[in-house]
Amino acid sequence: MTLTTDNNGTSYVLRYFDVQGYGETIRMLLTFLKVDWCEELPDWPEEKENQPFGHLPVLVEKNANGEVTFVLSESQAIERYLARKYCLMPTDLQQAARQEQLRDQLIGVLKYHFEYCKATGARKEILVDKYTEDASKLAAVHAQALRDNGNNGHYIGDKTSYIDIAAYAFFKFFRSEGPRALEKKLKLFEPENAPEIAKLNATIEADEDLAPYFASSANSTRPTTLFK
Ligand SMILES: N[C@@H](CCC(=O)N[C@@H](CS)C(=O)NCC(=O)O)C(=O)O
Repeated sequence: MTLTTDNNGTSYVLRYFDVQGYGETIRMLLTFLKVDWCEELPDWPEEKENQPFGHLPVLVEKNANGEVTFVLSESQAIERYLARKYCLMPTDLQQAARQEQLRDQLIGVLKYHFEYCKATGARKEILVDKYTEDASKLAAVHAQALRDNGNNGHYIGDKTSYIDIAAYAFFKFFRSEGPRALEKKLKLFEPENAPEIAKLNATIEADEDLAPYFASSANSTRPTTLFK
């Protein structure tokens, strides 16, 4: 699918850190939607108090005159705002809710990883168990969803959707080096255990609307999180 977006001069700034974290799906969406956008890496923590809720990502929308018309924080609100605004989210409430349900499962597992990075001692062990339980369910449920759609590399229909992009970003995160502390033993999302996910990854990487995303070396080398 080749999207053409009439933006009426609208442009966006994605304010975030140079990590995948909560921002990679937003980067992919902004690219896929062919909107005018750029990244801003704020000085931190100096700029913290100037954000709507003290953390990032933040999306800043500007009109054709460059005036700020909208400022939005919370990664999930940002993703869904963009997906709805540019008709990437179904208008059918149940279909949209299903995509959001799948997305929230991904976010839940991602949060275990972030917490694991910061945790110490016994809490780390608890988080390994929590991650293992939910990531195992996620791998099974998402593989089934992909099979239910004919294992064509998409969750819904035969075109790239919001959940396709969010899932690609999630699986990219867990293929990266850092998160392997949790994932490397399980290999839940590796091709040998999840051929449906491998098919999704290959399909998204072949989508011409995402070619600029994959052509950028920044996107292929970006660290996963702020935590070491
Ligand atoms: N619920 C928020 C969480 C955002 C969040 O935790 N952001 C972190 C970076 S990934 C942050 O801003 N950390 C710096 C800080 O809080 O000072 C979202 O989904 O956007």
